[in-house]
Amino acid sequence: MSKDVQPSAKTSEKLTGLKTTTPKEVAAGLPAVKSSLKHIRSEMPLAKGMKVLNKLNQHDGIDCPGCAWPDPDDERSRLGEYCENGAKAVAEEATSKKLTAKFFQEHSVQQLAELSDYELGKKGRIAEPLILKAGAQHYEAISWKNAFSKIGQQLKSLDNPNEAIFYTSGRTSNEAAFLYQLFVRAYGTNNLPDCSNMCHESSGVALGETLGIGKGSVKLEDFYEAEVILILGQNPGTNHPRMLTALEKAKKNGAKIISVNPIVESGLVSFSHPQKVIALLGGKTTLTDLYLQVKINGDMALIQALTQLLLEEESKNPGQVIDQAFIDNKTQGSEVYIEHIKKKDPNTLAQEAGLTLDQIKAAVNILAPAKKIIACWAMGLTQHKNSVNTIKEVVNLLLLKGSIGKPGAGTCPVRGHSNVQGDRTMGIHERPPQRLLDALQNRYQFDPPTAHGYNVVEAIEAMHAGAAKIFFAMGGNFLSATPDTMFTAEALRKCALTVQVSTKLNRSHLVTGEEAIILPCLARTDIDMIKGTLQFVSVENSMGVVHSSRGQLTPISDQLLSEPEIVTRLAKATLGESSIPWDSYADNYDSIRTDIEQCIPGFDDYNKRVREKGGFYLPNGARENDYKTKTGKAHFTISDTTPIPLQPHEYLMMTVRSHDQFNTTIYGLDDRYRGILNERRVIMMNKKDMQLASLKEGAVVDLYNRYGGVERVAPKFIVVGYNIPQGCVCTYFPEANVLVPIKSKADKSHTPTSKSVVIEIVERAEI
Ligand SMILES: Nc1nc2c(c(=O)[nH]1)N[C@H]1C(S)=C(S)[C@@H](COP(=O)(O)OP(=O)(O)OC[C@H]3O[C@@H](n4cnc5c(=O)[nH]c(N)nc54)[C@H](O)[C@@H]3O)O[C@H]1N2
Ligand SMILES: Nc1nc2c(c(=O)[nH]1)N[C@H]1C(S)=C(S)[C@@H](COP(=O)(O)OP(=O)(O)OC[C@H]3O[C@@H](n4cnc5c(=O)[nH]c(N)nc54)[C@H](O)[C@@H]3O)O[C@H]1N2
Ligand code: SF4
Ligand SMILES: [Mo]
Repeated sequence: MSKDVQPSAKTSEKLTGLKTTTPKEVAAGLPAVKSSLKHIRSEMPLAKGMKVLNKLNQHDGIDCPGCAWPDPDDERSRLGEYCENGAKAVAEEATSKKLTAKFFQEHSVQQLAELSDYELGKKGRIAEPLILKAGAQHYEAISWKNAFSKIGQQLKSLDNPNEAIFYTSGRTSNEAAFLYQLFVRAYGTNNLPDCSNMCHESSGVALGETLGIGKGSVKLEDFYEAEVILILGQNPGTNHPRMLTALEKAKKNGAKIISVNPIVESGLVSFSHPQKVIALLGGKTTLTDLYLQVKINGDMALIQALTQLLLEEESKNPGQVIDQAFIDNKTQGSEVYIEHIKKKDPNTLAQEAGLTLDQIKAAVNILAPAKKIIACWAMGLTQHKNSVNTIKEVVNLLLLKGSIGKPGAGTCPVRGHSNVQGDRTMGIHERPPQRLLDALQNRYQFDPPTAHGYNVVEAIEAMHAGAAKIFFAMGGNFLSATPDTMFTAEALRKCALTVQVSTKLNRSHLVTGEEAIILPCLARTDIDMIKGTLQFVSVENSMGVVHSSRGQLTPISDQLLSEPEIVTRLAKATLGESSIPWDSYADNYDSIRTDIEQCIPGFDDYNKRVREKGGFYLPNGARENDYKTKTGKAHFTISDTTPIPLQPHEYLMMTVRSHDQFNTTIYGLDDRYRGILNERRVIMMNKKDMQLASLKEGAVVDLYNRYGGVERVAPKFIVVGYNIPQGCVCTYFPEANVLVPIKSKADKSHTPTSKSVVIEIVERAEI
């Protein structure tokens, strides 16, 4: 790109015409069915849409490219095992619109950057490899051969392999992920940042340290046996819609649900099953029994108050509330922990949580008699400075209640991207375990690098400092998903080359290094035929089940390559002669799986078991009540709350997903459940705060963050009065990412603090 004209890195600042309705009280139902059809019809002929939807999440079908929620182990509904947002994900990916070099001839990068993310996504699937040459304004076609040879040359020309960065987004299959990390390590670096660094890294660290496994412990069936389900910082109605089906069944079996969230999310309140609505059997099921509207980041205070009051109950009714036998046999550190918690003042904790003591006692009444508790959480817990400790506090509560390592109980960090968990299992990790490196060494006879690589934030800082010069992304939208958009844009622009393996156009294709290449790949829904043989890939869901995914649609262009083939060809262009059998991997994915089996524990008989109905479960110590920590026990840990100080004119902002998006992919402009329609540049605010700040409904404001003495501004947001605790505000991701400071990260996990951004709000003189 020419240095004098720089396309905008920010999301579009055009306002689109806000309409509001009252937030919905019931999720899904008929509106969900209508919305699914609308999205499918806008992208493809209905027959094509139905063909793919009928195969979504079926045993011999496609793993939904949406979230990582698991499928039932046994029978799958013939009426469809998908939700509204699964249908939207398919519509977006399997669109009949395509983008060839001609489109890019007609539209400069500068012009494309003027479009909103929504408009960019609607342009269609990228249909051939493209290059943006140094100084050019337009992408143009490049052959695959030349693209690989150029990238390979550039990688070879670096002084040190650590000057290259290889990002992964979580949609990549196990097979592609395994090959990718193998290539990157054979090339000589562990610079493998991934979307997990911004997502559930805090869960991985907290669970690894306390329970010896960085993944959740529950299976889907555990939901049907649980007595209490705690849902913290998660909006399943939008982000994991089929979880509502599981919650509905749990409720029918007598479970109580406690939801902890600063805002009242419709999907947590009640649910109307779309299939039952179609069959005219539909009523609604009330899901949450107790809704605790905590302040943003008030969760640790809440849980400490809960455990303290539970201990008090135990002293009144010895042997009734906590599980002493489990604590004695399976844990360590309980005495110090109990002593620590007993010293806390429940009133102070309640105040820090933003709740009354009575509300907390109501939760204690539900939890005290329960012996089987599941704790679910997502980004509302993971994206704060103290996230690792907050999640450890959740573990403390479960340990106290003996609610782990048995049916109906345990940890459930609900994963985001459909294969983010599998990618990690395959070795996409900037801090690889020695066991993996040894296994690679054994199998392939090369010495993998041992020095830790960059995580997402470190990768941005390294590019910014000029220490990294090539950025390669296996999927995702790095620019828009990461914090501090303007800083990240500067970082990417300093690179010599940026390469994106992508399906759809996004802003990361427009804010580039001196040269940029787009490698268009097959997506989940596409048939993957190699030399006349049909291939399939495999993925791991949020509950550790590995299963196959088989594309069903004829690819939109014969110029698309599968991700495994892209990696093998890149590897050959970069590494030349190598002890790794790249050709046989590219020809038949069974050969990749054979080697995964040799290098990664839990994949015995991979090729056989992945072909069995429903796939197979990976081993999980915490599930089996066997803790693979250094001591062989589950660990209680000690933490203290650290309230974030706010000046009178400051607010704590969380950035969330609307109902019409998948991360940076914007499906539409409506957040139907929250009643915010046709506009994404909104800031939800408590009405009393609005009065105090003299801000009227509909006022247009600029948002500022000044962390570390740097002024960050997000202009033109519309104020919407909303049921949210005072001092807290809410905006959408990625519009507000310009405000998330690059240096504000979670302790230990380094996750950007996207859910606790301190901001000021200033009304605009003119709109
Ligand atoms: N349709 C759709 N599905 C998706 C995605 C998508 O964008 N669209 N994204 C996928 C990905 S990658 C992920 S990681 C998941 C994300 O799934 P979620 O974590 O559900 O996503 P968020 O919208 O970030 O919502 C976080 C929730 O936490 C609440 N929250 C924010 N701060 C706090 C806090 O301090 N305490 C508590 N208790 N709650 C808080 C918010 O109000 C919100 O309800 O979804 C996955 N599934
Ligand atoms: N402020 C704020 N920022 C956040 C978050 C937040 O809550 N708040 N959430 C964070 C979280 S949880 C996550 S996971 C990250 C997400 O970060 P990313 O994973 O980087 O972002 P996505 O928007 O999911 O990436 C979408 C792009 O992936 C490409 N793509 C889609 N399918 C495929 C495929 O099959 N193969 C390939 N190669 N490419 C494909 C398309 O080109 C599409 O444009 O964002 C993080 N950023
Ligand atoms: S819950 Fe998630 S995985 Fe299941 S159909 Fe919906 S988006 Fe797809
Ligand atoms: Mo995520």
